[in-house]
Amino acid sequence: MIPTLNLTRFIRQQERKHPHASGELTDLLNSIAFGVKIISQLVATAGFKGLQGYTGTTNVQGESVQILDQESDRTLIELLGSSGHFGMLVSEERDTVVTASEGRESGKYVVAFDPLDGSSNLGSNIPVGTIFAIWKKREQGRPASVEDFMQPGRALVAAGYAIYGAKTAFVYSVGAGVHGFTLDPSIGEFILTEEKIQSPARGRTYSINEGNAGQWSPPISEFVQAMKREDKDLQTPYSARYVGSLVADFDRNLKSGGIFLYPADKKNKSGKLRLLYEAIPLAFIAEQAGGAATDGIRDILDLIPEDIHQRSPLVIGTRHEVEWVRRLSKER
Ligand code: P6P
Repeated sequence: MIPTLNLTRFIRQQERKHPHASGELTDLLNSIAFGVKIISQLVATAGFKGLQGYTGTTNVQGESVQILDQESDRTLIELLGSSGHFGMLVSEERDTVVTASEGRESGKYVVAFDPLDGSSNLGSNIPVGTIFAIWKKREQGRPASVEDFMQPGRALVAAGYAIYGAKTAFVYSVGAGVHGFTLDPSIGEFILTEEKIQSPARGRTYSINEGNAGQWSPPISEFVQAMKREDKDLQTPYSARYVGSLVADFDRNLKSGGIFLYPADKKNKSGKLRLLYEAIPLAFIAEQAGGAATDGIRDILDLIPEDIHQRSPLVIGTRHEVEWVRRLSKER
C-alpha cells in the first residue's frame, strides 16, 4: 500500500483551510521537520561518526554540552535561518536570542526550541527529542524582539516535538488537533500514522523522579502516596514509569494516558524544566489532545514568560490526574 499522506502534503492541506495563509508557517514547519530528519541521522550514527560525548563546555543551564546538543542546535538554526520566515529564535543551547539575518527581519514568527532534550541519556540509547513552539510576532512590520516570546501558550500558532527512539516520530498541532507522523528512512519521508490523537480521560501510570521525594511539597507527596495505595474507588495503585527523558515520558502519556510531574521542590524552587520551549509547547499538545498541564495550580498555557530561559514546575498528562493534583495543591 502506498502511503498517501506525508507531512509536507498534510501541512499544505491544513494551510488550505486558511485562505489568507501566506505559506510562511508551512515553510517553517517543513524546515523544522527537515532538521528533525537530519538530527535523527546524527543520533543514529553518532557512535561511529565520532559525534558522541561532550564538547567540554556548559550551556546556560549549567549542563555539560554534548556534541549532539551543539550539532542539533546548529542544524535547526541554519535551516530556520534559510527559511527566512522567522524574526527571532530562542534555543535552550544559547544564552541569548538569535536574530534574523540582515534584511530578513520581516519574518512573521518567532520560534523557541529545545534542540535535543534528554541528551544526557544518549549514551544508553534511551529516546530523546526535539521540542518547538511558534508564536506570531505581536506586531508585524517591525523586527522581532524578546517581547515577542513573552506571550502565553494560548497565543501559540503551532507547537510540537520529535522523538528519536525505535522510530523517529514527529507530533505537532496548529491548534486543529494533534497529528503524528513516522519517519520512513528508506524514502526520507514522514508518513501520517496517527491523525487527531486523543488522550484517554485518565491513565494507569504516574511518572516522577522519586529520588526527589525528600524535597517534595505536601500536596505532591500526598498525590504520589495515593498513586501507590490500594483503593478500588480511586482505581489505584497506578504503575510507576519514569524514563528520565521528558519527550519519552510525555509521548507515552499522550497516547496511553498517565501523568508526568516535575514539581517545584526545596532543591528546584521553580522546578527544573523550561517554560518557553518545554512546558508550553507540550502543554499546547496535551490540551489539543484532551489532556491538561499546570504548574501545580495554574494552567501552563495561561502563564506569561518573563525570561526566555525561565523554569516552571510541570504537571502534565491526562486530565483526571492533573486535576487531582490541582485540587490537592489548592487545598493545602
Ligand atoms: P531528572 C533531561 O535532562 C530532562 O531535561 C528531561 O528530559 C527529563 O524529564 C528531566 O530532565 C529528568 O530530570 O532530575 O529526573 O534527571
